[in-house]
Amino acid sequence: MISFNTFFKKKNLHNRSLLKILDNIANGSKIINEVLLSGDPKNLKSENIKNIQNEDVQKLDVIANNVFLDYFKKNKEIQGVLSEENENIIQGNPFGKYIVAMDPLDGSSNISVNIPVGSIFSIYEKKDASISLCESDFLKKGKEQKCAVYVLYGTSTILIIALNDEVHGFTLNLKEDEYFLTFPNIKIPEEGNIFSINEGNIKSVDPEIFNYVESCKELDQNGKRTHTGRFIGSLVADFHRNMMKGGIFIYPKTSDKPTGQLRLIYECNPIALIAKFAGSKSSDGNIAILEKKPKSIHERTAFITGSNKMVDKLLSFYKNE
Ligand code: FDP
Ligand code: ZN
Repeated sequence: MISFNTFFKKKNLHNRSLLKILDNIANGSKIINEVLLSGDPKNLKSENIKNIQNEDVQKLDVIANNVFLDYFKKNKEIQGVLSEENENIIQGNPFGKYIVAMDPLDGSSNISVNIPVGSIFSIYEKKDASISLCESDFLKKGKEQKCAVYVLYGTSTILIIALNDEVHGFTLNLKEDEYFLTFPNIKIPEEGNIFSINEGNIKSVDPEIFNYVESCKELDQNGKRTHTGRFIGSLVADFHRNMMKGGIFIYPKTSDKPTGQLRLIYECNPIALIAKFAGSKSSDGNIAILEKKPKSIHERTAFITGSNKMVDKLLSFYKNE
């Protein structure tokens, strides 16, 4: 079995600065995994406060944010961090070569009901390490990301990494306390039959989205369904299932959330890079996610990603109007 660390040696990846960040993510995720498995009910509760996005903060949101921030603040390679849980960017080592954006605990509204959650990371090079860090360092197009990672705390804990045009998956072996390569060279199936959207929003979405979802519900000539609907409500888990099995994930603009629900920099961009390196694409309906230049650090966007043919079909609905 190839461990997380030996994998990078085999791949001839000698970028020690980046490897230190990946090591931080792997180690941090092991701690989160332990907390989740500890069975301590107090960790699964709400903090009874709202974050800057006006969402309920769960105890585990705070724990996960602190765990990863502790690692990142001690890492001399990191010049700054942007987190979903912090209004402002966090200064690291002024000479660090990288910056990291993260959603430390994605899907946190699912914690108390035992449904998978995740952690998402987007890593950029800090081009000129001598110029002091500011918000604009994070306002980069997603295509400039050096690396993207998510961890899915599900029936097992897995870490997915997109680097150098490839996507690989590692599973946490609890006995060895180590991640091992279990899903080398992941590619998203070109076609799929899963559609993932919160249908509670369906009456307030673009007609193109509505019509596409209707098309997924069409029956074949034998009267059987052609697609299956699946929506967990944890982006990482919904995306991961669709990446492995073939499907489309859609979180469109809605009347409640006219700019979409998901955050561009630390949710959609890293997932979009993983989708790209796994052979697929992502869009907001008009423009490729990785081409969007964020205007603010907590910006939201509509998000469509998954199997190429499904995404293309949905986008063709926009072109036909
Ligand atoms: P959560 O707020 O629980 O962290 O943006 C976060 C997210 O969950 C995604 O993981 C998920 O896809 C989406 O929100 C779910 O939103 P809805 O409840 O509106 O469906
Ligand atoms: Zn999230």
